[in-house]
Amino acid sequence: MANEQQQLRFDSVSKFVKTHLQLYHIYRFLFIVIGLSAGQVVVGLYLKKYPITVPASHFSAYAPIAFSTLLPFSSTNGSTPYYTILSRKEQRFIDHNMTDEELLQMAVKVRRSVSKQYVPKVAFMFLTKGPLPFAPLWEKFFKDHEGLYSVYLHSHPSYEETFPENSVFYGRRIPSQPVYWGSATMIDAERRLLANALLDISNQRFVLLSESCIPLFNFATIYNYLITSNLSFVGSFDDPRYTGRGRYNPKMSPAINITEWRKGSQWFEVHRDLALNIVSDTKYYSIFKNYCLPPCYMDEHYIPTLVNILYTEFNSNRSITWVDWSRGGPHPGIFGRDNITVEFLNHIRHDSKCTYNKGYTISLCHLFARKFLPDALEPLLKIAPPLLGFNP
Ligand SMILES: *[C@@H]1O[C@H](CO)[C@@H](O)[C@H](O)[C@H]1NC(C)=O
Ligand SMILES: *[C@@H]1O[C@H](CO)[C@@H](O)[C@H](O)[C@H]1NC(C)=O
Ligand SMILES: *[C@@H]1O[C@H](CO)[C@@H](O)[C@H](O)[C@H]1NC(C)=O
Ligand SMILES: *[C@@H]1O[C@H](CO)[C@@H](O)[C@H](O)[C@H]1NC(C)=O
Ligand SMILES: *[C@@H]1O[C@H](CO)[C@@H](O)[C@H](O)[C@H]1NC(C)=O
Ligand SMILES: CC(=O)N[C@H]1CO[C@H](CO)[C@@H](O)[C@@H]1O
Repeated sequence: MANEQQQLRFDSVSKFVKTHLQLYHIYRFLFIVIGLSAGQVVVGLYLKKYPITVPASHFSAYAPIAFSTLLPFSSTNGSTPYYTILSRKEQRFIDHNMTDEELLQMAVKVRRSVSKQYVPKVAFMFLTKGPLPFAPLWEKFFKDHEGLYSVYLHSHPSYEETFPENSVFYGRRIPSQPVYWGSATMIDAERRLLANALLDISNQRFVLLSESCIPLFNFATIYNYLITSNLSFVGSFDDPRYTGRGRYNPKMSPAINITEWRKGSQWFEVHRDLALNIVSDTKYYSIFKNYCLPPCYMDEHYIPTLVNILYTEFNSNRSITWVDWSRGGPHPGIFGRDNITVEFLNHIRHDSKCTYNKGYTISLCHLFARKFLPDALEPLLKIAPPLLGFNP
């Protein structure tokens, strides 16, 4: 059992490294995996800080899954012109005037060119009303990782953004439409974000975030966690209560059976295939638009149900965005200035249990958290960079 796990882990680490060596051998790589415990697998190349510790009982003396160690290349040198070319090209994906329909059609047509190789990127899609209070924290989070992420911003069309030219958010706003809470316009905005991000073939993972979200780990850890996962993270569960199955409308049958009906958090992370399925779906979208009306909220049911029907075996069924429902009631806990402590952050970073890929039980279950008030920014800027290990 232990051997099998070690073997699996080693296979996936070496496969990952091999793939990336092939893909990126032109970049200088250094990988070394260090750990906190003895017996770590040393991959022998480049070292980044802070391996993730997994309860010893699960992995004995062997290495924890070192999510923070596998970046395809270190971009801290920043000397390569590659990124400049890339970002100019990327901008084309945003400066368009396509209608939603044209955009969705265009997004599903993007094909990988066999002759070209891509560094996989994570698309960070921010769905906001107006301001992004944690922008300074996100700037620190993204710093020195150009080429491994793309940022997309969807905010109310009447909101005037002001980001400085050197900001990761500068010019990253996509053509947006008003969003009304609990209506299909929310899903439309999510699909608009996905479609824009799909235009860039190197985006392989797609994370939806709000203005109240913060990262719980550094970029390397989050990148590797997502890229190495073979499952998407869409919260999807069968809630027998009135607030779950009670929102199912029998008119959705036979396309959607009540046994297939699911509920889940809107804040998803999906793989490219799944993102394509979401933007190209017309069948389920129109059923939901017609029959999922308040008190049925499309953003709580449409994607969880769609994924359950079309992509069951590719979903972990859990969200990677932490939220506090521990107090009961219809609204989650909200955290402001006074709530931000190292203990609190470490609690939400590590005190969970979940499975990762198949058979791995780990304590790193949430990569992001909500809901934070703007006044939490100041303490977070002090505490988070050293705690999370942002690049200096
Ligand atoms: C987009 O804008 C260009 C010029 O800016 C115009 O020629 C073109 O017709 C527009 N397309 C749409 C779909 O509006
Ligand atoms: C839903 O599926 C169950 C079994 O999976 C089946 O017995 C039932 O008839 C289905 N309901 C409808 C309305 O199709
Ligand atoms: C997710 O839920 C579906 C349906 O409820 C189930 O078949 C699948 O095994 C679950 N996936 C995981 C990883 O637990
Ligand atoms: C945040 O801190 C305040 C003040 O200490 C406290 O009253 C509140 O319950 C805390 N909120 C949460 C969600 O823990
Ligand atoms: C994901 O990886 C695990 C472990 O390698 C494997 O057992 C499982 O079948 C994979 N799942 C998918 C959907 O590829
Ligand atoms: C081109 C360039 O700046 N290369 C530097 C990358 O970083 C290493 C070590 O930090 C330097 O030695 C190189 O000169």
